[in-house]
This record gives sequence, structure tokens and C-alpha cells, in this order.
Amino acid sequence: MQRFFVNAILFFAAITSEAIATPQTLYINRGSFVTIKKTTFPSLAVNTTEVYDAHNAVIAATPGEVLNLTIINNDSVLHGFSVTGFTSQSVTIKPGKSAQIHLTIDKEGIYLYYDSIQYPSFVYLGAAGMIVSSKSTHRSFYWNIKEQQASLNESISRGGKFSKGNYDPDFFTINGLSYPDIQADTTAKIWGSVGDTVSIYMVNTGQSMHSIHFHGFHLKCLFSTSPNIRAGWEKDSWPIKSMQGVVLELVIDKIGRYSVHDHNLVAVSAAKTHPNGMFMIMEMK
Ligand SMILES: [Cu+2]
Repeated sequence: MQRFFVNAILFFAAITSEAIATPQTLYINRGSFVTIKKTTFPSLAVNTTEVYDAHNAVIAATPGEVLNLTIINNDSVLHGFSVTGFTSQSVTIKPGKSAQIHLTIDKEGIYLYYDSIQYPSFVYLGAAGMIVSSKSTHRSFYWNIKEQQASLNESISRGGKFSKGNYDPDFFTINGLSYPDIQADTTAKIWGSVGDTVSIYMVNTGQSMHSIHFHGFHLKCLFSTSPNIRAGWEKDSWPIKSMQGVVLELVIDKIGRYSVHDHNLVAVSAAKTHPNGMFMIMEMK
């Protein structure tokens, strides 16, 4: 009887958690990114359908699971697919073709998948996201943080190479969205009630470091791939290097609305207007 209730609870926990699943098929899509200022620039993304969406797919696994992914190149140039920690299994995919990748995710943690062709140009254009592995039943949020310089995208999308030489990014996004639009992303918008513990999975798929500051709370790092951040640390600011990820745990001990943002103030802007960048208001009830 007790086992039935445990199963029932797990079942309902599964269907009421965020709409993050294990997609079997991923598409590398080319599209037009729409900024918070309603301007556009060419972009890439990895999605679960053949329709471009700046929000790269989140792939969720449980430890011990084997992910059998089919990646379809829905673009007109060669692309690749690699996963950090599994780079020996990288694949290249011709236009209109597909490739398979099999990943045995044996530990809890966070991994980045990315387009390994013309690295880092296609990653710069947007083709990178996260694979998360967890046994936790805590409510989870997923942040893919990234910056871009609108004036570079046209030439890079035509085959130019990304260079950090004169890099001066002007758009800063979480899952392809900026404040206030990011408030409506239920996979990213952090909320909860006093007594809740929530998990935040964060990858930096940009080319710059992003230091994320949580107001009102100290979080604990559960997992990190970033060499400057260690699991077990408890603090309020998390400087995540390019192409690294962290898993943070937040214990909600008070009500209120608290901001969380990139501490580098330019990253809270979009083409010089504030606060249209990496900024969110968390709601604790
Ligand atoms: Cu701050």
C-alpha cells in the first residue's frame, strides 16, 4: 500500500513538473532572432521541432539513462553535434541529413551540447544548450544565458568566423528572452513558497563570462563544470565562464519579490536600454 502511494506521488510529481522531457529527435534550425527591441538578426538553435525557436531544447535525463538522440540538420550547411564529457561521440551532419548519438548519462549533473562545426561561430549564433541529469523531485528552472552583438550575426551566418577582437555585445538573453519577456518563461521564471527548495540549472552558451547575482538569497552549488566554481559553495553571485554550467539549489525562507541579474550592468541592457537584458524578478509566496 505504501509503495502504491509512493508510486502515485512520483507519477503526479512527474506530470505536474515543468514541461521538460527527453526529446528523441532534435533539429538544428536556422532562423531570425527577434530582440526585445523588435529588431532581428540571423541565428541558429537546436529545437525539438523543425521550427526555429531561440529557446534551445532542454534535454532531461535521470542517472543511468541512455539517451538515444537523433539530430537532424534542417539547415543548408554542414553542422555538428557534441556534448561536453562525451566529445569522442561527436557527429557531423550534412544538410538535410541526420545522425544518431548515444549517451549513457551515469551521474547527476549538467552537460552542454553544442554545434562543433566552425567552433565557436555556430555556437555564437545560438546552437548550444543543456542536458541535465537529476534524481531530485524539486521544482527546477533552466537558464541558457547568452550574449550577442547584433552587427556580427549577418556576416557570421554567411560563413564569417567569430572573433573576440572587437567583440562588444549588445543583447543579453536567458533562453533567448530578455527582461521583461523572460518573466513569462515558465521554465525559467523562479518562484516558490516558503519551505520549498528549488533547483536552477544554468549554462552559459555565450562567449563572455556572466556573473549572476541573486538578491535576498544565498544559493548552494550542487554541480559545476566551471573551473572557478566548486560544488558545495554557498553564495549569492555565480561567475559562469563561457561554455560552462552550474546547478544551484535555492531554499526559500521568506516571501517577497527579489531580482536576479548579471552583475555586469551592460548585460542588464539591450542596445543600451535598461533593464532589457539578463534580469528577472523572482516571486516567493
Ligand atoms: Cu545584484
